[in-house]
Amino acid sequence: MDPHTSPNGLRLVNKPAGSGTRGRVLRVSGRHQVVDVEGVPWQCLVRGRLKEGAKQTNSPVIVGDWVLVESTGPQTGVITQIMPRRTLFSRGASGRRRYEQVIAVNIDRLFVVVAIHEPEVHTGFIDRSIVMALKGGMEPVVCINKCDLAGHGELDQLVQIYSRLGYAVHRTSALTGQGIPELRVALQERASAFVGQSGVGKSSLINRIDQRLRLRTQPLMTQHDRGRHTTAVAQLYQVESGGYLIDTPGIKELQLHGIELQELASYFVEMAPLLGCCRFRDCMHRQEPGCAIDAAVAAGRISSARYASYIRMLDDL
Ligand SMILES: Nc1nc2c(ncn2[C@@H]2O[C@H](COP(=O)(O)OP(=O)(O)OP(=O)(O)O)[C@@H](O)[C@H]2O)c(=O)[nH]1
Ligand SMILES: [Mg+2]
Ligand SMILES: [Zn+2]
Repeated sequence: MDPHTSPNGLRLVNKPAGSGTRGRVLRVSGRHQVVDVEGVPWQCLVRGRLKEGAKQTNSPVIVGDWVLVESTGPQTGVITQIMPRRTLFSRGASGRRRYEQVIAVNIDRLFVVVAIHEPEVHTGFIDRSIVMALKGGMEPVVCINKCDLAGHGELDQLVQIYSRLGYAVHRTSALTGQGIPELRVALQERASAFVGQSGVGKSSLINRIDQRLRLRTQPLMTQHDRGRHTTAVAQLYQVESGGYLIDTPGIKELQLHGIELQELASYFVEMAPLLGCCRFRDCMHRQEPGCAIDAAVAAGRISSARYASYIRMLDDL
């Protein structure tokens, strides 16, 4: 095992001890980082040495990181050390070179935000996000936004899939304010992040949660090219009613990263208790004879939508 990898797979990025004042990374854009140092935003650069280990990922420093900063002037500094990460949310970056794109770190709850319409919900996106949240040590939470657009009874099935699994499911509308008080409570005393496809209303929800924050939002129609998103970089905010919250740019697809074939089923809570009950020890639960998971799907104890998600993820790994 790599000496800088902890047993749960989180990389420990602090090599030799650095020096300076403790701070938390609020935002990373290009080579520049904004770090909260005792309530004051500092403009920082990253010490060259810290970039060495980061070739396999998008950036050595990620929003949410706890760091040590040495002052180089008024409210400016250099990041000398990155503290070990408690949790990490990442995906496989699309494109020719497959690398890990780390989206946010040191968060307790990952809110997977979807819209009931505009854009349509893809449960596969929720399922992938849940897998990566669990892999990275976070509690996944589902947030179904734009409930004002939902027809009568339309939400029930979706809510049921995830609440049956034991996940908290929020029904919200950034337009009417539905579900916002409950979201504020869920954010208190924790660090959370909102992730989801572009246009689902992540930034709009944050504006509702804390009226002081005036994040840019934009209707889907005015986005020229469909790959574009309104929020360009992830940013960490302190919420007035309590808690820390990271807004992230919309992601179109969530490619899994760093998950072994054999490991995947263990991130499906409804499958985990059945592991070891199949006839074959190396069963991949693709309808092999004597598969306990297959039997549970046939009996309706595992949702067929979730099982289909599992198979699709398996095919992509
Ligand atoms: N009807 C309705 N529209 C909403 C709701 N929430 C957001 N919108 C609209 O959806 C559009 C996209 O909202 P944003 O908050 O910019 O979406 P986002 O998820 O932050 O998008 P990216 O930053 O691109 O990832 C805007 O036009 C919002 O006004 C809602 O609850 N109901
Ligand atoms: Mg946004
Ligand atoms: Zn099996």
